[in-house]
Amino acid sequence: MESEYKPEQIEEQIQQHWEDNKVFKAVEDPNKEKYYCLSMFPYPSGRLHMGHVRNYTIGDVISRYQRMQGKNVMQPMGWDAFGLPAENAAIKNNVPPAKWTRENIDYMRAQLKRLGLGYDWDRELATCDKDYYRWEQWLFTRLYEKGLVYKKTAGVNWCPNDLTVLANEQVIDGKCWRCDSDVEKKDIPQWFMKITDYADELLDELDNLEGWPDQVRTMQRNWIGRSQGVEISFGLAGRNEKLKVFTTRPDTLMGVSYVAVAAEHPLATEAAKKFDNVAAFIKECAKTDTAEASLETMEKKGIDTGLKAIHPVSGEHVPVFIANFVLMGYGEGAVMAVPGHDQRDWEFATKYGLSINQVIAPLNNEECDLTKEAFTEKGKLINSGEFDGLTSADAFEKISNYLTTRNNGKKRTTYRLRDWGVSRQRYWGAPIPIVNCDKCGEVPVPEKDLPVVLPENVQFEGVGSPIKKMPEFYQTTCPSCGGKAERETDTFDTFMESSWYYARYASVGNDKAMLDERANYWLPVDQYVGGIEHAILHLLYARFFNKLMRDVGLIDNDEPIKNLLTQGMVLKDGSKMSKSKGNTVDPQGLIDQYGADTARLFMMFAAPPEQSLEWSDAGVEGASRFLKRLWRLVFEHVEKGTVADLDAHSLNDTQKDIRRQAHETISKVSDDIGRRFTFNTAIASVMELINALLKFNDDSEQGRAVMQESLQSIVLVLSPIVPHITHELWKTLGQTSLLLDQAWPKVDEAALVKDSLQIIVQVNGKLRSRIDLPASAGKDEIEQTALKDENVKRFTEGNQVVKVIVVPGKLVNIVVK
Ligand code: ANZ
Ligand code: ZN
Repeated sequence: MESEYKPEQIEEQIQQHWEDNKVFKAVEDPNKEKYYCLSMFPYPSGRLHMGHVRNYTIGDVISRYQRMQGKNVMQPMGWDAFGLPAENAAIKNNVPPAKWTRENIDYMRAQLKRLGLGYDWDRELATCDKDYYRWEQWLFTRLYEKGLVYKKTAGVNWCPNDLTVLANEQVIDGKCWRCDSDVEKKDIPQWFMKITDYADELLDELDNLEGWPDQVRTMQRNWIGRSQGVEISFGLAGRNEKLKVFTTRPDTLMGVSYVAVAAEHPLATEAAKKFDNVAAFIKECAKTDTAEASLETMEKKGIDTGLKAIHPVSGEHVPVFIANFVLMGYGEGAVMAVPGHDQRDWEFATKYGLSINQVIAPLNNEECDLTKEAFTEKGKLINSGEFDGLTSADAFEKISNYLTTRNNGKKRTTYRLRDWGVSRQRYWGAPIPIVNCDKCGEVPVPEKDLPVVLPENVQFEGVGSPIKKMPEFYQTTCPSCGGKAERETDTFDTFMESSWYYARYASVGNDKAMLDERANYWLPVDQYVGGIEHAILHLLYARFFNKLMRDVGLIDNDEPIKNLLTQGMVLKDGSKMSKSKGNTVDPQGLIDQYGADTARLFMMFAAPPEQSLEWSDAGVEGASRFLKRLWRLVFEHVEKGTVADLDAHSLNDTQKDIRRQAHETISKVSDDIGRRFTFNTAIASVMELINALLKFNDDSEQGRAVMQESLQSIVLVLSPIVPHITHELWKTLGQTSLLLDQAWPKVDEAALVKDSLQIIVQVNGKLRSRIDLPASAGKDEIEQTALKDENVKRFTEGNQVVKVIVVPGKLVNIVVK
């Protein structure tokens, strides 16, 4: 053994050994408890960043720990390989996206291996491989048959810079999530997946996901946004038809002072034909986006249509406005406005001088000043005629029943969740497997003709998708009538591929089916590790796909992920490490200089996984020093020659103390790693033990036996975190079996027991002495020893002992008078 720790001499050699022997290959075994540990797969952008290193180290530590618990562990890795950056790189560097992507994958795979991550590489997948996306295409055509996907011309969010449609989730404060351009609206035919059919299940099952952070569950609940409401019909003065609105607050009905419709509402279109200023206003609305998130903050604008709506209870006439904060895609595209109790309506009413009426009073009878803002809470009804005095909850029922019996209302559940638009006009994605035929319309590509392969050898001219200009791709024959037809040239949203990869890992290599029985063995994922930024989108779609795959009969389980760990960000000088900020530290440099173990140790020691981690050069240095010290300690120990067997009964007190600390450390580390995921405190307690061992200068036979046992325990418990150095030290300590196959060390309960205990002795409640007694001493023995103690006697002599209270193991109180 070298006297100095030289990671560069050991790490790659061990990694090669793991690879050659396929030590991380996961094989289904019904007799063993399985453990599926998954880290979110990376986008192959070119190089790993620190966030990856942190994410993947956490997953690897958990996997290795579970393996030592005797579980049959699977930890796969792959590539979320479709997406825009490849196209942008292609345009910039004139290389096809496929080539750019595959080169990045090769580079990053090597980086992952260099970190010593224990993946089953036989399960590797890349979503841009036709063997992968063909099953997504297959599922899509199945869902088409089931009516779960459909095409619709819809106003979509359009990014004028990326020339693509964006999902609502990709619009952040009215701007493109990628390039920050202002998002516009545009009408084009799109494919949608009916996620709304699963809204109730997606919502209700959240209650059962106890292994998920509450924060994530709450975000998903809000995203789905189920609300109970009422559809209310208003008459229109001088006309026969009615105007429907949707409200969640029918209790405020008597406070309506106007009705507002969306710019795309038929009544708005009609008014635009009559009045030029209305037409101009609608045009202006079409330019600005109305992503739901911005409704609260946007400037409220509107225009009067000249129409009057008739209140369904009072018969009063109220104006009908067109308002920019009313969305066409939600409810009825029209609202009854109650400025007294809805802030958006209040802002609008204040601007246009419409009346603001109070119809809800706070339950505690406090005054509210409606000249300042709306009172939006629930309460009890006032100024509402026959409904006065009801609570909001009672009024919800009474007023909706009133309207229902008069054919002016209907209770309805609505969701904030929209169907998922999956069409993208970009090139680098999975082709949508549909053929458009003049005669037959849209025809799904039959299973025998799948996959629809994306041509990879393409030339980029400008921004548009090259396959839209390739007749050899899009010209085809109709699968139904055999006539001339054209393929769909849009591709899928890349969130499609990441929605089911966790299942494909478990059926990898199957070229006959999307999934097989192996998926039922491995699923659900026992532990998923990834960034909080995926709390809504990716995780909701993954849950949705799981249910789709279940309902076409591919898998049994209802939910894909049992436990979720969302790791915090990696910061530098207090802000997120990112390319755009220019404050990144390249992990490769860290690995080259210090080795993988130091990188891993630093990541796990600097912060608990869910909190953000501040990059620190000093922290890296500290991690490196710690490993050197451990190496040195083992080196010096083995230099002294062979070690005798431990005889726990013959130890002296110092030896027993050290051994107790070692077993207490095992116990703490087991809990910290296995249950709490506080890897940092686990490492801290090992550091304390090492410090104690450095001071333990005992070269006696049993002294060295205690040292040997303690060092072996340290090597075992640190092995999930720093697998290379521990592999080497394990051999150095004379072990011939592979460290990876060792069981997690067991705590020797006997070692934790203290032989002698110190007992406090009080006289009349005052501390008078401390006595040392064997831990096994009984009540009588404790009492007699206490009474005979010299310090105690000074306070008892000459007095009468009335009572002796003994709390075994702790204290004795002698009552005298
Ligand atoms: C009257 C009212 C009074 C409302 C009040 C709220 C408070 P959630 O809870 O998110 O489902 N609304 C309905 N359709 C809309 C549309 N197409 N665009 C914009 N807003 C719309 O929201 C339901 C509430 O949002 C509805 O209840 C309606 O305003 C508004 F004191 O009706 B409410
Ligand atoms: Zn046809």
